[in-house]
Amino acid sequence: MPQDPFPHIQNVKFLVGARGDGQLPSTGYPEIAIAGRSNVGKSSLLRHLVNQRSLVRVSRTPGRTREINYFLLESKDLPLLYLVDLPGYGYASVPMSLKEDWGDFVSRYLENRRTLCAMLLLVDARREITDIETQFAAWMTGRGVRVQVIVTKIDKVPKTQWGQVEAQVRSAFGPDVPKCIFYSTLKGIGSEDVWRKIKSAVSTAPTVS
Ligand SMILES: Nc1nc2c(ncn2[C@@H]2O[C@H](COP(=O)(O)OP(=O)(O)OP(=O)(O)O)[C@@H](O)[C@H]2O)c(=O)[nH]1
Ligand SMILES: [Mg+2]
Repeated sequence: MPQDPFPHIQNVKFLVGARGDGQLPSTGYPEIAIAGRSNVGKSSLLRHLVNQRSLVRVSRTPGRTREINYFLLESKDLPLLYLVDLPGYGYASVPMSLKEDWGDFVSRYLENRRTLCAMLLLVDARREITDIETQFAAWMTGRGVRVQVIVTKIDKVPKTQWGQVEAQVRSAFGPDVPKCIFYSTLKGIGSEDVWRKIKSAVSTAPTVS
C-alpha cells in the first residue's frame, strides 16, 4: 500500500521575513523554496500545504512581498525543514530581467544557499510560460536543485483542457523537468503530490552543517 504522503504536522512557525543576507536564518535544515511570478499563488499554496489559514498573508496587491519569508516545519515524519516563500517577480509593468527584478539579495540566496534542496516553481494555469520561468528552471537544475513545476489555479481551467496545459508545460520546460503538478487551493487539488515530492527531496538532501 502506498504511504500516506501527508506529514503529521506538529508546528509551523514563521521565523523571519529576511530583507538582507544578515537576516537569513542559520543553515542546517533542508530548504524547500517556492518561487513564481507575483500573484501566481505562492503564499496561498504554502498556507494550503500546511493547512493553516492564518499563517501566510495572502496579498491583495500583487508584488507586495519583498522579503524572503522563512517557516520552520516540525512534523512527526520529516526532519525539521524550512519552507521558504520567495518574493514574486514580474510585478513591474516594465519587463526586467529576473535578476534586476528580484534584486541582488534573492539572486545571491538562490546562488549560494547550499541547503536549498528543492524549488517549487509555480506557473499560472491561464498564463503563458515565459523565458523567465524556463531559464530559471534550467539554472536551478544546473545547480543541482530539484525543480518541480506546479500549475496553480487549475480550477480556472475546464478539465477538458488540462491535457493541453500539461503539454504546454512539457514543451516549454523540456525533458529535464519532471511532470508538472496541477494545484488548486480552492478545490483542494495537488497537495498530496507536492508533499510526496517534498518528502523525496528532503530524504535525499545532503546534510550541511
Ligand atoms: N481560483 C484560485 N485562486 C487562487 C488559487 N491560489 C491562489 N489564488 C488567488 O490568487 C491571488 C494571489 O495569491 P497569493 O498567494 O497572494 O500569490 P503570491 O504568489 O503569494 O503573490 P505575491 O506574494 O504578491 O508574489 C489571491 O487572490 C488568491 O486567492 C487557486 O488555487 N485558485
Ligand atoms: Mg505571497
